[in-house]
This record gives sequence, structure tokens and C-alpha cells, in this order.
Amino acid sequence: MLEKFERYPLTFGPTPIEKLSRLTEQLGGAVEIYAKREDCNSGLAFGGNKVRKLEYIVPDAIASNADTLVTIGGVQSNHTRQVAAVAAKLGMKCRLVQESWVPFEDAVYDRVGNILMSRVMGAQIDLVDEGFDIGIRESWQRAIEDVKRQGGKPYAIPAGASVHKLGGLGFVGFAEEVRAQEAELGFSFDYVIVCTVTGSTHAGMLVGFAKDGRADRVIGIDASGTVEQTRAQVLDIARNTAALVELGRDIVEDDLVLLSDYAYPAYGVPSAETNEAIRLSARLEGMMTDPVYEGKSMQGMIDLVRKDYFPAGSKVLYAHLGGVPAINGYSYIYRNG
Ligand code: 1AC
Repeated sequence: MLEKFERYPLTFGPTPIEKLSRLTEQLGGAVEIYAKREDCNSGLAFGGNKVRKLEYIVPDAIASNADTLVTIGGVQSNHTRQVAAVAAKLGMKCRLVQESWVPFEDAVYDRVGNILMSRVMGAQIDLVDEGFDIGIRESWQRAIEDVKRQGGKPYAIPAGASVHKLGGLGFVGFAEEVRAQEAELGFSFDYVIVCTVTGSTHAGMLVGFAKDGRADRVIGIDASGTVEQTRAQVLDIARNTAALVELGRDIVEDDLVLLSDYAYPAYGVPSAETNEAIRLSARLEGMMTDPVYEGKSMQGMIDLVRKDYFPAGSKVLYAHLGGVPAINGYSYIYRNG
């Protein structure tokens, strides 16, 4: 589906799929759980889902003769950390707008984890006191204009690389990769679990799996807490991406499964159940997840297995998108494990 698009390699190659045998057993064994490890996809500052997306965006940035990547996220954004790493790798400058998306106080929240790495990698950071919104932000537009005023040539990447025209392609590639891995494994996955916030990871998967009739087998776990805005954004991105890859069919509302039950109490704030899920997968599998993204999708998957949402015998693939560095900003919660 992606042959006609230029790709700038930033990842190690196909990401591993591993069976989570002890978690499977803990949850009764009727549903087999696997993880696809996007958190292990690259040597660029711990990698993650955005690096896969940026492989299709970087050729456009290079062609534009830009010298500065400009993007936006929350204070503990994984996306901004991955853009900072890519800019360093390309020899470009990086300007990051980091808004106060998360109503969470920890003494070191703005000094550790993702933002620490972005600073070490040389990004210029604007801390902006604005709340959560996945849409286009004025603060980001101001930063783009400021780079121009200073004589730079900005290349604009929206939050999560999501509403970028090429933002959905990377996760179309994820679906193609899963199909190739299924052929090697000798079985297919019945469901894919993904954390959904700005939308292009889910939208790309939806388009990629639509090719073999599995669009609605991608189960999005909303972590935004603004589910209607996220739903609309996923559908927009999926429609744009489907047209780009010439999918050959329309994307309809029913293709999108997005569950809103796990985002509470707010974006970036873990519930007791999120923390239980983080500890369970860490203690059974040595697999770390985080309080913003993967902890919530892990919580959702565990709850859905417990509720018999998946028929017995199903094989479920959990997409680990690589949000773990943010957990450092929540050190007080986990001070005793
Ligand atoms: C929200 C895009 C998002 C991040 O890491 O900043 N996943």
C-alpha cells in the first residue's frame, strides 16, 4: 500500500511480536495476548510510534529545505521527544512548544523523562501555560512564525504528527508488517488494541487493516478524555490516508471502534485501575507501560478480557506505542512500586 511513498529509515526494521504468556494465564487463558513492541523500534532516544510516522514525513521536510522542525505536545510529550531525536539525527534544529496539558503536580514533572531528553538533545523548548487540546494551537503557530522571524526555515509538524497530510502512513505500514508477521507465525490476530489520542496511529492502522476487512478489529482505547473530538479527528485522518494510499473504498463511521471508558479522571492522569494495569504487566511480563498512554490501553485490554468482550480463543495484539519515559514525571505515585 505504501510503495509510491518515499521513506527515510529511522527504525531498526519490523518490530518484534511477543506472546505475553503470564498475562494471558493470569487473565484466565481463554484469550491469547501478544504485544507488538513499537517501544523497541529505534535507537533514537528510546523510539516509539512517532518515529514510525516520521519516516514518511522526513522526506517532505528535507525536500522543503527546512532547517528547524517545529512541533507541539504536553510537558511530558513522547512525540516532542521523538521529533527532537529525529532533528538531531538529521542535523536540524528543533523548536518544541510544550503546553500544560496534564493537570498533575509532581515536583520534577517538567525536568525528567521526555522533556529532559529533549533538552539534552538540544531542542529549544517553549513552556506554555495552556490546557489540553488535540487541535491546531496558536502557541505552535506563533513558534513557527518566530522561527521565520529569526531567519530560520521551519517545518511544521502538528501534535502527534497526526493532522499532517502524511501522518497516517506509518501505521498503514504497521498493518502491512503485521500481515507479513502473521504469515510467518501461521495465524492471524483477531483484534488489535491501540491507545488513541491525537489519532493518526489508530487512523493508519484502521486504513491498513481495512485492506483485509479488519478495520473494526482495531480497538482504540481513548486516553484523551475528549472522545468526540478524537473520534472526528481519527475519521478525518483515516479518510485522508485512505485517499492517499488509494484504498479503494470509503471509510465509514462503523469502521472506527473507540472506547471511552478508560480515560478518566483526565488526560495524563492515571486512575487506580490504570496503576493496577501498569503494575500487573510490569510484574508479570517485565513490560513497562506509562500513566498517560500505554497504561490506559493496558487497563482497557485487561478489563475487556475480564468482561468477555473477546470470544474465547481470540488472539489479541496489544500495540505498545512507547510512552514509558513519561513515567518519570509521576515518581511520587510509584515511590513504593
Ligand atoms: C499526544 C501526541 C502524543 C504525544 O506524545 O505528545 N501522543
